[in-house]
Amino acid sequence: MSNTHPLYQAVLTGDVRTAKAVTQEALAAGVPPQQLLDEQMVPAMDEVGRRFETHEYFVPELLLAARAMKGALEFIRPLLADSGAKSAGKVAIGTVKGDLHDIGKNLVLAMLEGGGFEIVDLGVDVPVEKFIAAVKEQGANIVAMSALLTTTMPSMKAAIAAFSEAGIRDKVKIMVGGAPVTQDFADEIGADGFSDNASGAVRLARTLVAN
Ligand code: B1M
Repeated sequence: MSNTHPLYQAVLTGDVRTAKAVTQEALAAGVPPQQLLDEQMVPAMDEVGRRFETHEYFVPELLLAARAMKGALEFIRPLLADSGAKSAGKVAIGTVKGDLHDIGKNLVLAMLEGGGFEIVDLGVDVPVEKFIAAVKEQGANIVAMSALLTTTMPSMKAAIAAFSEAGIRDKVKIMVGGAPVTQDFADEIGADGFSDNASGAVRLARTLVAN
């Protein structure tokens, strides 16, 4: 069944101006931001990925879709982060080395902020040394790693090993996620937790700090 919602179509076709305008209109009309994300924006990105796999889309179309997604997120992110809750812990979050995908990571970040966590945003293509420094120097008690490529998933395993080698594995909880990551993979590499979505990541982070 095709989705004709203008926000879905704007992300799918990489039309950043329409994506921004439709998002602003929908929010002004009282549509919950989470609903725009779950029902229009994320499904549109999934369709973009499907078209890329079937060679209907190429990298330029991925870039345009990502730009439209980010344009809409400019309006959605502050609302997700607006719960006013006090700090539940400090999370150092980043996309692992070799990986430049940051839309999912930024959504998880926004939801964690909304859930009352302090955030150290390490960005994309993050070497393990930066995750370790965030724990040692900035006092992060959770490390959250995102990966979107099967080729960068091994960086998560390497990062967890590096925390052990640095003698601080027991000082931090490590959570992982991203489209190709699974619970089995998380268990295999010795992560403390896995979530396949941004709201689940907040619930997980709360459980991790409580234990
Ligand atoms: Co890329 N890309 N990409 N891409 N891209 C994928 C991931 C791909 C699946 C497309 C496809 O083939 N169907 C494929 C990977 C295949 C694989 O590894 N098996 C792919 C490829 C191949 C590539 C390149 C290699 C293409 C090339 O150059 N030939 C290249 C790699 C660059 C690099 O990273 N070194 C590349 C580049 C890009 C762009 C830069 C053009 C752009 C990214 C722009 C950006 O992020 N700023 C891009 C995009 C947009 C995509 C797709 C279409 C969309 C990703 C996205 O934003 N999804 C993607 C296909 C797809 O996933 N459907 C694809 C929406 C986002 C909300 O979902 O990130 O999954 P996601 O996050 C979710 C959950 O996973 C979870 O919560 C989020 C919200 O629910 N989550 C966590 C994420 N992190 C979490 C962490 C947690 C917990 C939950 O705890 C720590």
